[in-house]
Amino acid sequence: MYINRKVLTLDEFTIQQLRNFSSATGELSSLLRDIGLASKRINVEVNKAGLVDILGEAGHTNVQGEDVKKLDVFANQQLVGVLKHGISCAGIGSEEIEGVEIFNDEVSNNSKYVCLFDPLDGSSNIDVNVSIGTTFSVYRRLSAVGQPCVEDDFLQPGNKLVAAGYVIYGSSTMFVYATRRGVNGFTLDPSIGEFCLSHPDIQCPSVGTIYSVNHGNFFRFPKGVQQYITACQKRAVMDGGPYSQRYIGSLVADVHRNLIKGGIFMYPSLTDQATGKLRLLYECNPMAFIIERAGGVATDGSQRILDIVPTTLHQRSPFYGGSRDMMEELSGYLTNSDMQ
Ligand code: P6P
Repeated sequence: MYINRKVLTLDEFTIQQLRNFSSATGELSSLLRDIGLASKRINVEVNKAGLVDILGEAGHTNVQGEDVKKLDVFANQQLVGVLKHGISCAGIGSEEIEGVEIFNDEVSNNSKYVCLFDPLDGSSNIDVNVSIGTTFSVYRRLSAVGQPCVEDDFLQPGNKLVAAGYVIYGSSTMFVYATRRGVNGFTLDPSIGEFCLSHPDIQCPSVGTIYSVNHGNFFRFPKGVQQYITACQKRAVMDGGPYSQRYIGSLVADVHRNLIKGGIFMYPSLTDQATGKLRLLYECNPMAFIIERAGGVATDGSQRILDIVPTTLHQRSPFYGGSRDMMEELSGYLTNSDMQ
């Protein structure tokens, strides 16, 4: 019987990475596999959300003051559960939990990583069958291994990330993660229940024709952003663009499309919300880490997202990220608008 060995599963890939780096202990591979397991369980419920009474609000609001839907709660429970009972994570931070959760058991205290995640980003799209996602960041803890981790282990800038990724629950379910060695994408094969390597060494095209932004906020954007958007629109007429405006309203889906096809995603500061909407530690940082490892650029309008030193767990940041050439053009507008 011929066995197809061409397809690498996520587990095989992470173990192969382990073989290639003798100094690796396997903890990071184990942590990534844990997240992969949780996302497969989340995927099952996301795919049948319309069929069972899992829709609808869970009847309370999360730390963000947003209505919590039952899938958010379920997704959070899956991720906390696998990481708490794994061997690679000392504690977690989650969009669904006000403070960090320090696992404080002997095995977890001897783990060298901490993890932050948004268990189900874009959850307002659940009821209308739009792609949603899980985002995650992995840091090496700063506190001594052997002791419980502490909050400062989580408040590290993105340039200290060891790994980061997302799962997109869309027309297919994909697990995309980056380490300093690059970005790789794995598509779930339901017939074997495994994520299989489908997008090796993802590179973000240096230029694209897609700009992603919520146009409804146009008059609340910084002037430079308004000028850049207008330039994109004019390009469709004058320079034989055309640029397309694509906005799903689900961070993972918008960033994933632009990562593969080229483009720029913007969630700017707003006149009445100076820090924008997206959360730095578990939304902006993982997306910025992936975009940069794929050859793109990600800033808050003035500095690299990954250089921002966090002070609080759920702090927000303006976010601009995507194709290098498009980001360079945007930066000119943002700089120029400061001088006007
Ligand atoms: P707006 C979803 O609620 C989310 O957090 C991101 O997934 C998405 O990019 C953004 O908010 C959309 O926000 O204000 O455009 O609806």
